[in-house]
Amino acid sequence: MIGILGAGSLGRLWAASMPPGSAAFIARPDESPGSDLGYRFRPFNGPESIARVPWLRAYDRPELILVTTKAGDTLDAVAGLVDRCSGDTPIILFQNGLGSQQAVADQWQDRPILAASTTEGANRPEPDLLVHAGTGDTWVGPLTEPARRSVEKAVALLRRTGLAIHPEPDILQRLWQKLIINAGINPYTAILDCPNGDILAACLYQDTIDDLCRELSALIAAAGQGEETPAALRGRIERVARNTAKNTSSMRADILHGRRTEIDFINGYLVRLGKELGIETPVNQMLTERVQQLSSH
Ligand code: KPL
Repeated sequence: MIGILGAGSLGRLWAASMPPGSAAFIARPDESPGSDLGYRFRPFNGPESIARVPWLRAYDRPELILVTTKAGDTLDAVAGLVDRCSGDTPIILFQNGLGSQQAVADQWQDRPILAASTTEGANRPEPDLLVHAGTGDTWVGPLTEPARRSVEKAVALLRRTGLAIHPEPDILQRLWQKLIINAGINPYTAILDCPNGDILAACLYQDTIDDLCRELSALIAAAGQGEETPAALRGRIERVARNTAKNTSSMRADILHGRRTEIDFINGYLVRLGKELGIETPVNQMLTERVQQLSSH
């Protein structure tokens, strides 16, 4: 049995993709849900069905826990969970950006804490409908020392979904690759209130993207994550923006639904890192502040 903390799009995708009866949602300490969580599941291929996912009971002992909460909720969510599972249960963090994963790994260094980076696309156009909009890949790797022994087991359990899961010894590098893409697309879509592809022709994007990529390139090098030229980074950001041209980014969706965004773990994380490493990050700072202003309205 896999326990899933966070019943948003990604949590629902994992729950619905597992064989029936082998996944359960984990309630927060202040929640006491009754019956199973039911929702319509529209897979990437195949007919729509109804997913019915139970809630984990006090005496259930999950073999693996997935944390699919928003980055800003993760530390508290894991704190409310660790006393309810045994110390050797692997916990996989699925958050966007960086910062929340390291905070959890630092706090529970003696537990098997892993992180995942996924390109699976899922959304909820209606509250009770989960759409698997695009198939992708998921990489899973260790964040703490004890997690090194858990990667194989975690990958084997997740493969029961039929989705493409890969072990990744250097998961931090994967998370950085995704962070770059999110930092170069998400805030622009939120500020400009447009789908991903439309940022490319916008003045705000054109006037700042080269400086942003120079900041990203300097940060990647200083963080020991390799050498990437600003031009190569811009090329990667624009390829993803074109490939996902019609998508509403997760950050724009958060703004549109009045939810807190993950800006503090994307461009905000890069600003904090720049301060630590002595690297100026004015474009990341400007994007962070503008998105923060939007979400406080
Ligand atoms: O990961 C994404 C997100 O929206 O968070 C991108 C790649 C920008 C796709 O929309």
